[in-house]
Amino acid sequence: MRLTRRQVCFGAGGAIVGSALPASGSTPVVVDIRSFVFEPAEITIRAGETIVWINHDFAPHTATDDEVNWDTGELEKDAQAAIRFDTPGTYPYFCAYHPHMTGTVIVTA
Ligand SMILES: [Cu+2]
Repeated sequence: MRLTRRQVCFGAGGAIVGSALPASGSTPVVVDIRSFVFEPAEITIRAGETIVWINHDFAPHTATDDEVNWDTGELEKDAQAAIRFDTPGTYPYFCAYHPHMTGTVIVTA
């Protein structure tokens, strides 16, 4: 059998650092997306905490990990997405539609 769609296997077997499940019991940390800027651009949380991205712009945005290990998907105006981070590390990310929009998630143990 010939593998023709290797990209489908991207990330298989790798570390899953984020999951799109809301945390239970803890208050999520919010990153606002406003005027094509992530606010705050750099955010530090502890492992197991959840970040919620909220888009306040009319333009759609995403928060997409540089390594594409996690992704909010498209956020329309006033839409939000939560991602929980279980693995300590530094995770630069960007907006898939506007790659000049960048931010960093720092997860401490
Ligand atoms: Cu954007």
